[in-house]
Amino acid sequence: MAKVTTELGAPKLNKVTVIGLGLIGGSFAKAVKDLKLSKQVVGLDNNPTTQKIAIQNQVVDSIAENLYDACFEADLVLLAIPILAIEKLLLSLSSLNLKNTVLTDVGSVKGNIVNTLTALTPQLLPNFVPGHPIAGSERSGVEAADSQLFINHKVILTPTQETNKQAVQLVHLIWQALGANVELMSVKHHDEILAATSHLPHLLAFGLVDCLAKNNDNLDIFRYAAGGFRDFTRIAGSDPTMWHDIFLANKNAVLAVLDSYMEELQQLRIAMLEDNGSQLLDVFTRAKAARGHFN
Ligand code: TYR
Repeated sequence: MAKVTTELGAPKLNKVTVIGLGLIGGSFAKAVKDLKLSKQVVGLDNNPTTQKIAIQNQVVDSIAENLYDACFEADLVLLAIPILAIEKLLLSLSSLNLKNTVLTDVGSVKGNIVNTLTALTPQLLPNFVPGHPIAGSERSGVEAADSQLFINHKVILTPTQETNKQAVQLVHLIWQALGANVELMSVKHHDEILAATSHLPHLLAFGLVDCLAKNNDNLDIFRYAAGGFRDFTRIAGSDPTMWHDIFLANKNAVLAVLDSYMEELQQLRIAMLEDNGSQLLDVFTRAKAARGHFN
C-alpha cells in the first residue's frame, strides 16, 4: 500500500483509477490530476462519448479498456457509479488481486455497500474505505467535472472495524488535498442523517414537480416558478438512475423520516382546514428558529 507523502501530507501516488466518469468521478479525477497527486490518473467508463470528453478535457490521462487493466497496480481505485452498480461491481473486483490497492466509493448510501462487502466479498473489506462527498449539484456528466468541486465540502468516511487504518489515512489525505473537510461516522448514523437531510428533500422535489407537471397540461406553472418552486425544480433535475438506486438502497431510513413528515403535513392540513392560525404560526416560528442554527 502506498505510503509516500509530500511535505504537506498530500499523497504522492503512482496510479489512481476512477471508475465512472460522471460529475463526481470526473471532478475527483481532474482534481487529482491538476494537483499532481498521482503519476497517472486512469478512467474507466463504458460510455464512448464520456471517454472522449474525459480525454479532451484532460480529466484523466488515459482510459482503460477493461476492469483488469484499470485496477492493475493501482494505489487507489475510486468507485463513482450509481450505488446498485457498485454492489454488482464488487463481485468482479473480488476476483482481481487488489491486496496493495485501496478501494473507496462516493455513494450516497453506505449500508448497502458495507452489507454487500461483508456478505459477498469479505476479502475486500480491509482495503475498502466507504466514503461520501457531500458535494455535487443537479448537473451530471463528465462535462460538468470541476476540480474545485470539493473545496470546503464535507466528505464522510464510514470505516468498519475491519477497515485497515492505513487505507483510511490514505483516503482521508487525498480528500483533504482536494480541499474537503473529512469526518468519520458510523454507517448507520450516516444513512439516517442523509435520509433526513438529502434523500427526503430529493423525494419531495421529484414528487412535487411530477405532481404539478401532471396536473398542468400547458406547463405554464414552470414559467412562473419563483423562489421556492425554482429550488424544487433544480433538485428535481438530478440524475434519475442515481436517485432510483439511493431510494432503493436506503429504503428503511427514508421511510422512517417520510412517515414523520407525512404526519406533520397532515397536521398542517388540519390546521388550515380548521382556520387554526395559531398552530400554523407556531410551526412556522419553530421552523424559522431551527433554520437560524444553519447560519
Ligand atoms: N443534489 C445535491 C444538490 O443539488 C447534491 C448532492 C447529491 C450531494 C447527492 C450529495 C449527494 O449524495 O444540492
